[in-house]
Amino acid sequence: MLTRQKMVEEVNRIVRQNRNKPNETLYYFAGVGQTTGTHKAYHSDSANEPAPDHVGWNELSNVDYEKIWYSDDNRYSKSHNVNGEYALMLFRFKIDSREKTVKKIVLAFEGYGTAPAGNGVIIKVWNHVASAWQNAQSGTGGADETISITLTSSLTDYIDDSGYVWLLAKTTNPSDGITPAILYCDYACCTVTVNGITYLDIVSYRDADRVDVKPFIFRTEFTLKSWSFEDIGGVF
Ligand SMILES: [Ca+2]
Repeated sequence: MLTRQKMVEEVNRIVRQNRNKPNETLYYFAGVGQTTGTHKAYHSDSANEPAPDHVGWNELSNVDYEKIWYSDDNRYSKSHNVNGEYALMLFRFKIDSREKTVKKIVLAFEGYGTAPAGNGVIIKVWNHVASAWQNAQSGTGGADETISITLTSSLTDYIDDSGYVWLLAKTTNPSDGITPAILYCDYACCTVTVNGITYLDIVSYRDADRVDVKPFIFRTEFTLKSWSFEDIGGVF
């Protein structure tokens, strides 16, 4: 009996790991702080759009990291008051999947920007091959909205050699030196979809012991539900 209990527990343990997200992984900042080695967030101010390795990026403090942990209307804000310059943020997501297995990346920023010439925020993703910020998306709100970038091709151009995907956010308009440009961020995340992952769950199980033989045969039947493999063509 003890053995059977352990078997059931083990099957449940394995299945649980495959149950929740068939082939999608959500990366976000919950629990991240300055000592965390995976995801990172930075702020800056500039008239331009600095590359991820620019020295002008400053990492968020632990207190400010907590403001972007969840979509909970607790927002980090970056205010900047120099004529012609923008308030900016930079997000680094560490992707666990091997880059050649990735088939879709969705980057999302929840927040907004304000500036004397108008509200709005612009987001872009870093192409490390072209060394350029690309795929701009924008919002025009003066209150929280979620803006996203969806990538489905040339994905290895957007996952750098360290497995990082970089997202830039900036106010659409700059400060005029009298009124600041302010960038507000409630939450940011990155969803990665990969090829070739199965989905498995237990529909039911029942004990079907045979006690008319000696020794008894302890038997448990599982009914499983799974999604099939996707053909990944042996490319990696
Ligand atoms: Ca938040």
